[in-house]
Amino acid sequence: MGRSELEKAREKVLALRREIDEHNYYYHVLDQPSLDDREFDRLMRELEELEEKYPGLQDPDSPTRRVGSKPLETFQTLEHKIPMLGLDNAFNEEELIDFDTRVRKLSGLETVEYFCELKIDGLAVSLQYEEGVFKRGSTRGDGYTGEDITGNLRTIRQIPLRLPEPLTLESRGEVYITKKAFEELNSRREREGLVNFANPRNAAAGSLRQLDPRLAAKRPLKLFLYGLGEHSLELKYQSELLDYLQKLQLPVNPHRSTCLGPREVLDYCRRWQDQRPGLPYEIDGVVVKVNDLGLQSELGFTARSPRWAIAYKYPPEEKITRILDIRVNIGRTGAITPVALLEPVTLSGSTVQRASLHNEDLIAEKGIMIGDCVVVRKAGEIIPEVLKVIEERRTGGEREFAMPRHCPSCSSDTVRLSGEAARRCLNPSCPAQLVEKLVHFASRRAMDIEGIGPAVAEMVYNSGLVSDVGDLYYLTAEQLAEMPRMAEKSADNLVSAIAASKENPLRRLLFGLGIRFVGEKAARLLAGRFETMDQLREAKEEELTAVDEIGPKIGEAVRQYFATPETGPVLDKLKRAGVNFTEPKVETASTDLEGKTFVFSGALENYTRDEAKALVEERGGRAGSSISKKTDYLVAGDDPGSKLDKARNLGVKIINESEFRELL
Ligand code: 0OW
Repeated sequence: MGRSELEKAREKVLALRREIDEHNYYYHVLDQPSLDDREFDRLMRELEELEEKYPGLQDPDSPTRRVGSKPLETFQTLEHKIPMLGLDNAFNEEELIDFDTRVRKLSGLETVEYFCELKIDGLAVSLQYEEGVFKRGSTRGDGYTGEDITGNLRTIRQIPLRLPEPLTLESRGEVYITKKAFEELNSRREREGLVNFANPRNAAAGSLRQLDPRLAAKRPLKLFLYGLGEHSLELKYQSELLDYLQKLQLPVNPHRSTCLGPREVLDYCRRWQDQRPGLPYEIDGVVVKVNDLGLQSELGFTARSPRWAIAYKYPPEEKITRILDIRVNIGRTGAITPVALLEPVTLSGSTVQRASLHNEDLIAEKGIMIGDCVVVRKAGEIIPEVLKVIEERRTGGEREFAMPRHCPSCSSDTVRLSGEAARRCLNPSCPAQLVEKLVHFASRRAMDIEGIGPAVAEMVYNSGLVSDVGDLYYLTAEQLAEMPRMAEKSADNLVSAIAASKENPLRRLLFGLGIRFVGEKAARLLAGRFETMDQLREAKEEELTAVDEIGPKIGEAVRQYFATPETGPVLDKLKRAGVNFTEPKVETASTDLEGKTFVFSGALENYTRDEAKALVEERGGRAGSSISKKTDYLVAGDDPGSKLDKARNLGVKIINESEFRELL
């Protein structure tokens, strides 16, 4: 072929890339589509065909290469050259004034000019560009090392794969999912029998941590950039920095403002506290920064956060709604929980129509009646909470609620065991409990069988094919495919997910069986000590309670479980199906933490609290729950809180997550 043909193709390819990037910017960053989708797809197809036809013209940074096709085994870690620290919090106006006082004292200024940005409630990330090309990106991690999530970040259309100028810089921001996209994502997961995400932040984090970029690409991730890591730019103000990022066609939040002194800052915070329900994404406060970049570097950082910034946090949103009815939920342990069905109300980004009332004592304490107007709020994550009744709104039509004397599911008598707030159904073959037992058995922290949520558990139970967890392993794809709302594909997936769960270690099976008082930790300890189900089954109560941190309550519950007549047949079914009944021996890790006491505080990026404690205990260390002179290490995670100061006063060594990992 003539050179000119190849040359023509090259020019066409470069022109197409530029045009597609431009439309991408208008569509995804400016929200002003400059082309209709069909036309955009046509351009993409034309570029793909040309790259197909002339492989020499292919380029990893072409817009056709946004979604990688190879799932990762695991995430690599990336060191942050400049630590990505967190933010100190101000929970009320007084603490904000204190922040301003500290800054004025340190800077010697009479009045400080601040720069206010909405605090996006998402996940912090860092993007690295080299000569204008997006090279890699990572999560914040513990501030020092994060996870390399380049493949997933590339799928976010708002991130340009190439800057309009060949700059080398690192930019930081917050990845989020809008409230609307969060609702849609959750209702889709509901339909697929998957567990809902608690809130948009968790949904964003869960999506960014997908090992397969094709899955991340399906998630409606967005981001706002707000800072720079390494750079060689001459900028004087935070306000200029954001304008600059915007000029680079990077997505920057449009709501931002300089504020002179704490009064103006507070006005800004109050204004957005009222207006935040109207925002398409969740914010949990306002980030207040010293505007002058020179003063920022003068003020510097503490071990955990900059002295020149603070997060003014909003109290959890409260709303008024009405209790339409009170129903009861029967848990897998037979506990009967009253649940308020509410007139739907939007609370910080998601619709709330149910709230647990926990038990009859709490209902009596708050004087809650069916039909009452109540104040609800979302404490922390998802759990909507009924705070109080608004008595003056009573119409006289309200009705008393009485806990059922008979289980709504199997009509056995309900009882309140001495010293328990919960009322229970004690019938071990109560249908409602069996369904809940299936859900728990399949849950992520137990046997981790994807696809068995409440809906599917109910369906397989009602089919009559499954009356206990052992039966799950005898289900065939044909049987599942005949059940309502179960498509062929997901029937196969479910059968293979169930089969795959046979490999789980004994600790997960034990936790999944839902023995009273045997949570993840007790299950791990018992499996570690007895190594097989049969040895555990034979163990005497005193052998059980001889295990460190296994008390008489758990010992008795375990003995009772194996003595119950229903248990034997279930375990035999599981064993016959080939479910693993053994706990792999923990390679006796070095005992170099022998006698060392650790206390954890704040959220760790790479371990749950239980996992971190297990890692310490496996090395002969001890994990305490409160700080004392005997404590050797405080592991400070994100937002460690008051334990940090206590550790400082007691001279306890404070380490962060990556130092903790080194120790291990
Ligand atoms: N979530 C945000 C946000 C923001 C950084 C700069 C130095 C320390 C904080 O919208 N607008 N600005 C900053 O500034 N941080 C933010 O979020 C932080 C990052 C790490 C923890 C929070 O998510």
